[in-house]
Amino acid sequence: MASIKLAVQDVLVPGGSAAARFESARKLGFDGVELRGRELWRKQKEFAKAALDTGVSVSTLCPIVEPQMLAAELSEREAASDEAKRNIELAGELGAVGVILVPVFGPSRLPDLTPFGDPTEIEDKLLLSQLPELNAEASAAGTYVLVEPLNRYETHYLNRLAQAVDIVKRSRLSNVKVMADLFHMNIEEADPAAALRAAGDLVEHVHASDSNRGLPGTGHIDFKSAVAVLSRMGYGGYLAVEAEPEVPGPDALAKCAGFLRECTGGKATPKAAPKGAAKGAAKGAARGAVKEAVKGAESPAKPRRRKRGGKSKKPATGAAAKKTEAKKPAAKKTEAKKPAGKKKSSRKRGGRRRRSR
Ligand code: LER
Ligand code: MN
Repeated sequence: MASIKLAVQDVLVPGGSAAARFESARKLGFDGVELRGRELWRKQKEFAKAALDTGVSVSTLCPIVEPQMLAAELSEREAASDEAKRNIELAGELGAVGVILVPVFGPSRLPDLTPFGDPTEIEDKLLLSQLPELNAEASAAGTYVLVEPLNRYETHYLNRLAQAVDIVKRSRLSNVKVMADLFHMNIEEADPAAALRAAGDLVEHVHASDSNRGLPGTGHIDFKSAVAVLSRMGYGGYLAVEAEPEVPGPDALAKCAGFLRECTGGKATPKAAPKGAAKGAAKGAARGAVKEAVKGAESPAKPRRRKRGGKSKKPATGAAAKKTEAKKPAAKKTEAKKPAGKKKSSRKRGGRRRRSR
């Protein structure tokens, strides 16, 4: 059975700097840190170094983005897409599984054009027209776009896992997947376990937050059962703690880490810090950025390997991704090859994006 790794959002762990937060996560026994915030790329070197020094991987990026992908204004949609691409590029540099994407928060921003299509149909079309550019960026970076459904009070669009799965399947894109947030699922899913099973291999990331949006173990979600379902599915990704309010305090976090370790069948022991910085981060702390950030590091980080049912699985990159796009439905497993080298980003650095539609 694949083993599930534990991550925690950086905003939840004590510390004023990335270095301190990663170190707190290490001491608490987490395998990864999910980065949450605005314009995360500004701290790329800090993140890379913190990961390298502590041996704690960057699991994922959960960016806070003002512009919405499904805004009514083209300029706002383009700004959202630009930000997503920058984050995808950063995720690739940091060796993260992917970048979380919520297409729109709150109510629909679009006018009701019935009978020419209801807002949701138009939103679907808009998203399907935007995803290929993000997919290309993700495939070049060797990472995933992770579509996250939210409960009805946070978005009107994509509330259940099946809806996210449907749009991802329709996109037929190799590097666009779904993620499951157990808090939102507790509100929206009739049967969370069945929803996870139905999503199957498309699930590339999971948020762990309890029924009260607090730390896992403080509410009434059955994490043990959820983990058992994920394990039986062969899920070997992260269970990342997301909770409110932020900064719960080290004792509460330690308790939560212990609780989740119990659920995943592991031990609540902190990882040993890698000796002399560089080695421990080889798993996920990444490529070019790390080399730049830490002069004299022993070796560049290896490409990330993820376990699923014992086999390693990597996001499709370059040619492999193209092949999937052209022929295979996204539901099928992509036989991802090792990147032959990173393609150039389709986003012009610091400038307007190149339109390829
Ligand atoms: C928001 O409720 C949420 O779950 C986040 O992961 C997305 O920003
Ligand atoms: Mn979430």
